[in-house]
Amino acid sequence: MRRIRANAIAILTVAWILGTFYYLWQDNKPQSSPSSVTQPRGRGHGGPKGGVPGRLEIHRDDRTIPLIVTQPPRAEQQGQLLGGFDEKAYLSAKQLKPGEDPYKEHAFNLQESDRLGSERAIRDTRHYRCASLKYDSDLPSTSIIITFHNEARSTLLRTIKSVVMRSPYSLIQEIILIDDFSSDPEDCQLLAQIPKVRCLRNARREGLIRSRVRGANTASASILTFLDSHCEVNTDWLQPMIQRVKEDHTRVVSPIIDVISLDNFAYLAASADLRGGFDWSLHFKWEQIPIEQKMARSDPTQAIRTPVIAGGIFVMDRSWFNHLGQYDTHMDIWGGENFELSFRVWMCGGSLEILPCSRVGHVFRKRHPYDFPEGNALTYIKNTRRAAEVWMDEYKQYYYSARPSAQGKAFGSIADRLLLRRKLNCKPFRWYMENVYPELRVPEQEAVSSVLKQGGLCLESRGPDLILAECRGLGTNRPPPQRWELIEPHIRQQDLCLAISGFTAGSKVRMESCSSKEPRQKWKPKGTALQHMVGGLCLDSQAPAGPTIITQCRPQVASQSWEPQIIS
Ligand code: UD2
Ligand code: MN
Repeated sequence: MRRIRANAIAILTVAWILGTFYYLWQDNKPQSSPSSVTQPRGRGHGGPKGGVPGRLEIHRDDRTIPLIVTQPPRAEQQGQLLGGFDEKAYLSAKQLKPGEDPYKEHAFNLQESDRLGSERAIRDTRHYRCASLKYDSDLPSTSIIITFHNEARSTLLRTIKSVVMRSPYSLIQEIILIDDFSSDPEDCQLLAQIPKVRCLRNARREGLIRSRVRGANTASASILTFLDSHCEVNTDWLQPMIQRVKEDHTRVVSPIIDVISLDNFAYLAASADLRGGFDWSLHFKWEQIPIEQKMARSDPTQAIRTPVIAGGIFVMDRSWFNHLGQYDTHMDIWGGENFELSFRVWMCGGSLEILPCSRVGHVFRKRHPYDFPEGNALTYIKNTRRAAEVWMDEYKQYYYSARPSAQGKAFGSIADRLLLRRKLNCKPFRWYMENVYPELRVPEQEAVSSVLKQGGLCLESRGPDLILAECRGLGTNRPPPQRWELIEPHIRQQDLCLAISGFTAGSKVRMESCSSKEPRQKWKPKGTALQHMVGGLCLDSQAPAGPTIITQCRPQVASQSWEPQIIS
């Protein structure tokens, strides 16, 4: 009996192996690896996961991480895509000279980039569920805008070829190159021989911000796609982004930005759990998605809300880009424009997201390989100061504390951007802090000890109650019940905080244990009044008699006027 079973298993195994070979042979695909490697069937033959032409799929035992590698196109396909462009001549005209430092010109290993040539297969780094997503068949086309200053020919060409090869051809309206006054005009001009590629050259160095605006102004498609000049786009990178923008034109979307090693040009998958963040010095950083959001994500293909975008790679509706005021064109060369755009998008009615099913590789560098006519630091300060002054309201104080060197530095006039903000009726930065980026902690303020004077009297706590009493002592001799620490949003005495008992006018105010999450304890100064943050009512002593309450704010009413007097 056991023997019969063993035989049956052996026969089934042989049949399975033969079946597999037959399947592979039918697919007419050379095999090199011991694991099963399958070529997806040709155009139009695929089932739901039938595969896409030009893609090599390596199925491993571990099916949760499929190794799908994008395949270079066949020669005849390339001919069509590149038109009369002579790629060999373009690349060979500029080669690294023997003995030259391969990092010097571009801050990445030029030798490796040149060696790779103009195209290569890269791993499809998306979650496997992305491959089965469907997109509308009538997606609008896009103008792809790439600005560059002295980019290496091999990286620039690879960026363009990856776009042409890995995007549905009909979705590319045009590829607009803005040559930001590079030393050699031919770097750009020659590329215009590639069908759909246009080349615009700046007559002087403008920086990436004005260059992108120039590109956007000549774009003819209804959707704009911005790319850096040293990228490689991955499989199906474009459709998810255009789909999201088509569904809601106020969305500004970016891909997960994979890493192309600046040393060996290996294409490395970036984590799918990151979003864009920053610190108060306006330094961009990648950060983990907050844990509650991560827990709530049941679908790994879902968009990730992000407080800011890295800046270089995003898709945006052209009319929305124009409506929101494009970019602040008084920003120079590099830096800060991503904050300005991100704050503006959120605060003026749009949203920012990262789409995990769209992947684009980018060569991240450690230094700028180009010069800043006014110096790197001053330019960054000018740009970020403009962003802070226009968009950050009272929170800009934290920017200045984190970047004291910014104080007093020139940043030009911001009148037109303030006007824009008013015209667009944008929300305050406080709204952004509360709704978009509550994880950004406001720095602990130094406690200011103060008495709160009204007329000749002082606010005093008596147990949980508050009264107006005769002021006692002087300076540091003030009695503790009359000493208040004003640490926005709290008004506290040791671990007790001033709190309202209800949100309606007339509610009593009393002392209770401080809690950072308790909305009843949040106050802010409003002139000489102390306003409750939630209901907007003001602290009122009802002088001379009754208990302290909150009522409708009335400027200049004596019972609402609290003069802080700092205790040294
Ligand atoms: C990141 C962004 C970049 C930009 C920048 C902040 C990504 C992948 N990159 O820096 O797009 O938002 O943050 O400003 O998110 N360039 C010019 N003219 C110049 C300087 C640069 O055209 O004067 C080009 C440059 O060739 C490149 C692009 O602008 O194509 C971005 O410059 P980068 O690659 O040096 O910036 P990166 O990636 O460090
Ligand atoms: Mn870049």
